[in-house]
Amino acid sequence: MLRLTQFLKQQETPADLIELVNLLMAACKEIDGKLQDGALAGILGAAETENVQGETQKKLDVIANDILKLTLSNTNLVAGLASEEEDDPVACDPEGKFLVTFDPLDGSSNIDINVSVGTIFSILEAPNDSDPAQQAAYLQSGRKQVAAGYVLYGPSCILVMTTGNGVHMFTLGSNGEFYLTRESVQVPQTTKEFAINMSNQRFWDQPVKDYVADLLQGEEGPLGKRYNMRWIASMVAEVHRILTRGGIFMYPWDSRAPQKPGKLRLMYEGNPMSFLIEQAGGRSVNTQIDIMDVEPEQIHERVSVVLGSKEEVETVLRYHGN
Ligand code: AHM
Ligand code: MG
Repeated sequence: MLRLTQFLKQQETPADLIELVNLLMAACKEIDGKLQDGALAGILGAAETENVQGETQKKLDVIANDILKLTLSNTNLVAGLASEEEDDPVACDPEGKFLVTFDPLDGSSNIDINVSVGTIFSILEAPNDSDPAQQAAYLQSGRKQVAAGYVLYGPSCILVMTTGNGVHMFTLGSNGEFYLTRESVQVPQTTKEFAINMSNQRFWDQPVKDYVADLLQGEEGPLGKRYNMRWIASMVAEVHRILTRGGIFMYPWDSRAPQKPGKLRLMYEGNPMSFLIEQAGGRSVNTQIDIMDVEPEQIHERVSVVLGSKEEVETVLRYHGN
């Protein structure tokens, strides 16, 4: 079986990018270890802090963020980083070539119930003469990503990543090495499985209400097939399911926070997941355009997300008149 580094070399990935991915994986292995220790290490439950979005942080959100921050600050490859759990970007090495944005522990409401969570990352090049302590350096569209991926901490610890040459999956072995376990993953074009938090139904806009109402009618409705539903409340786990067997995942705008486009964040959730989904032949849109074409204006900006099997995502676009 091929090790991560061997595989990336075979793909002619630049040496500095391989080194950065390996550093990220060293941090993720440490996070995986903390998750496995769980209650034994006294690290479950809430921290006494909130992040910039006003969400209560879990202790493990803070621990995972600190692990990634420390790792990425100790290399000359990274000019700066931006994290869901940091109010402002953090400058690292002024000579660094890359910027890294990440959600250190996505789906963290699942930590205390021992259900899958993940780390999501996006790698950009640092623009010449930019200041990595300022958000302007990071405000690049998803099309500019040089690599993106996630690590799913589930029954197995799995890295899923792309450098723009397809999507590949690697499983962490007991010897601490990631091995290639699925190459060139493709999302099936059609699906009969959807994922949305149904408890928000009354807050959605009319096209989403209409589409989901039609899904629920199954073979008796206009979509003509019976659908199954899943909701794990962990985007990493949902995207992993979709990359594995197809499906559609939606976190659309809703009227609970009408001035925001949705719950999920563009720079470290929407863009990296969209890069993976597109590389695997799926689609990822904000109900109007491809998420990777959105020009970001703020580091913590939110985005409406509809991603997965291409034909199903395009059905949702049609409900929105697109
Ligand atoms: P987080 O980054 O604070 O963990 O929030 C993102 C998560 C996603 O993983 C998941 O899809 C969504 O929030 C679930 O939200 P909800 O609890 O509203 O269903
Ligand atoms: Mg999170």
